[in-house]
Amino acid sequence: MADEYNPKEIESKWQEEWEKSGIYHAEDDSKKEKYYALIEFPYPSGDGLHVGHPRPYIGLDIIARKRRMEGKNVLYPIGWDAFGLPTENYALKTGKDPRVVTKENTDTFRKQIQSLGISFDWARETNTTDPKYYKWTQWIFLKFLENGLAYKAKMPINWCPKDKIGLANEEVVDGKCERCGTEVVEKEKEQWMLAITKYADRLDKDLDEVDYPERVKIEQRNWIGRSEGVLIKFDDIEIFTTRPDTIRGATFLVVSGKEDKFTGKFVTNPATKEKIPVWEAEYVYSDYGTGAIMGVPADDERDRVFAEKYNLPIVIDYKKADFEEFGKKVVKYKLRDWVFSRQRYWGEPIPVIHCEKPARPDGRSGGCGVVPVPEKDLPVELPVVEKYEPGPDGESPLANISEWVRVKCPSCGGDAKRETDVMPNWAGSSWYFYRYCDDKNDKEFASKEKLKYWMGVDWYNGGMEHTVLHLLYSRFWNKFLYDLKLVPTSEPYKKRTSHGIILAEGGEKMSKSKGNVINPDKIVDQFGADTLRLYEMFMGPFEQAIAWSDEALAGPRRFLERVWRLKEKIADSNVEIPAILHQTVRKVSDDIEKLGFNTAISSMMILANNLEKQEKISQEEYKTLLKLLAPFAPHITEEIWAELGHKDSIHLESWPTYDEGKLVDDEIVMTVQVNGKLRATLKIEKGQSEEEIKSLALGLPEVKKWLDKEPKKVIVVPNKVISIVT
Ligand code: ANZ
Ligand code: ZN
Repeated sequence: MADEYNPKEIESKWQEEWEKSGIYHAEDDSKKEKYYALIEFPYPSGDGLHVGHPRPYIGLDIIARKRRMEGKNVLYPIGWDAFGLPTENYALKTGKDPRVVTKENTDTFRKQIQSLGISFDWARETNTTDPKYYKWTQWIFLKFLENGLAYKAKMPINWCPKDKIGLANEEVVDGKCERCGTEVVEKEKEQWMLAITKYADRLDKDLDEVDYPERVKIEQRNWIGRSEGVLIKFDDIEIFTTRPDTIRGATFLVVSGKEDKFTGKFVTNPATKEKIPVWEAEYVYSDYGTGAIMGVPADDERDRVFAEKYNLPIVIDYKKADFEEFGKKVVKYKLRDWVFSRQRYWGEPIPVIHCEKPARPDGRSGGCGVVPVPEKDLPVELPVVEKYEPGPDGESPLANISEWVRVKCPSCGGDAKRETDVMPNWAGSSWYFYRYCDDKNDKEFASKEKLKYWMGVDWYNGGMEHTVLHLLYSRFWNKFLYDLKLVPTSEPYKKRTSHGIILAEGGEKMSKSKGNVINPDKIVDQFGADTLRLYEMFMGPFEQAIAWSDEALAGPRRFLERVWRLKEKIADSNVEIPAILHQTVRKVSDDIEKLGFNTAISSMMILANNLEKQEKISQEEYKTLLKLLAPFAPHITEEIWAELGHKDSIHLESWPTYDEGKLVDDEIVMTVQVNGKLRATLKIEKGQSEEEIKSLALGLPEVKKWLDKEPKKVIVVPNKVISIVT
């Protein structure tokens, strides 16, 4: 067999082998220390995978593989976040069942991801649209309900008057309906809400405990919007301010209103005792603070603009007040409760029943009201429907199926109706990381024992676009479940990082509409998965966005070919391990931890260059290079490893270590200059004294012949140059 590097031959072979031997399967009852690496599970769209998807998967795959080699029991799972709009809209257009569409899409994604040799534990694959999964999403919702954290409220939604459908924010483009272009209006609708604001303080404070990038913490904190201020009463109107010291400059009061107008009312400024007018204005939010402010035009820009517009007095030189006289300290948050219903089909049905029973004869409260679906009846499965059009008043398509809607009240047995709203597609992703710990459990969402072993997630990597909502929502669910003692840690993720997205060649965002999407299948077919993996890690710093380049794939491919050919140089001799090997082990080990995959690869390239220059290389040197490379290029390294006669996988080997004392070569070659000209080289031993080095240099025949008189100066630049001036 011509010994050429042929990824096609080796990659699928090893992928099958690994799946068969189960070397990437996490063990629940291992004595080893656990390590939980997590990526954001993908939404299986109809477009299939593009080259941007695997960047984070490969990044954390390197971490997961290194951890296994470091002796950890690693959980690196994968699943599908498959409820949501694109699939539902596709169903609406084609009439195809979203279940069927989801199955097709996940099959494609799975095949594509598997072709990349990522060490996911496929045995724990989960899917948020699987009734066995969403049974527990519904169960958790009922816990919220039971604890008073799920409630109904009238909330404005985006409403398209033409399509008669409620729209998600992302479906409203420039104030218009994304499908038909009609101006979107606000419509009040009863919605299910989750009381995330009850956790606002802890969601803010506990960010101190976790290892997230600073900008992620800042974004979360801005979203939560904690604000320390005081409440001050101006007669019967209470205002919220963060600047009580400016109270003497308050020349008017503003309460939230639909338009700007003077109410005709005056109140007393408690600091100055002056009567000041009360206005209504749009710029004061009804749902923040107390919905009323004191107007300090001298110090607040919006108040100044308002005062100038309506000719209200502006006092510039006023004495700053000591607020402890006037105010009551409070903390306010910008965070709002979470609108948790969607009038849609492709989501988890909200598991409650509305009882129709009229008021009880004893005159007490009417009927049973909202009755939770009993746990034994979970999951409330999504019924198969003919049509995905919304109901006549913008209700969910589920409202059209009266056989499904009409049920008996679980509490009194009377006529009742099912809730027809479904959950937003943030629901399934708010707890999926627990399910991975115990994905087959049909008694609990995950057993306490397994959660105790696996949680928290040691390293979670995901997109910057999810650092506010998804992270906040899942932290909220975690804290709620933690309070119920159902999960073991107060924070779900110990460490969070983000990858940069991959842009198209021209630096634009890859999108189907621009036609610039690159399919990884093509690259795998042409260059192999190892080249694609290496390229995606080498193309630039992991955390930065970077443009794709077809041309640049050749470099990583050539590097792999060189590694492949290096095996011809193996000699049996027991050559001393050179310092560069120790240096490379240190650099690659450190860089991986810092997400410096690109610099780790370049140091391996330097090592390979170095080895190439030698006539013979030792087994030890070559094996170390292979082990360092294994997390990046798992197939080629496994193939060579087997060829070298190993029975066990390279991915179960121990991660190479380096010797601190051997990072520097024992023998150092210095150059010797006489009057600035290079005249000789000098081999010295590590640790030789400056005096010794000087005298050795002066004694060299090539140097002596340029020294007709005593040298004036001899300067030693350690490990580099000896410079002699006559
Ligand atoms: C007087 C004042 C003087 C204020 C000054 C600011 C600067 P944050 O940090 O966002 O909490 N405010 C209070 N409630 C409001 C509402 N419902 N709608 C709009 N604005 C509101 O900011 C708090 C400040 O925002 C408050 O402090 C109040 O204006 C305003 F030189 O009071 B300040
Ligand atoms: Zn009832």
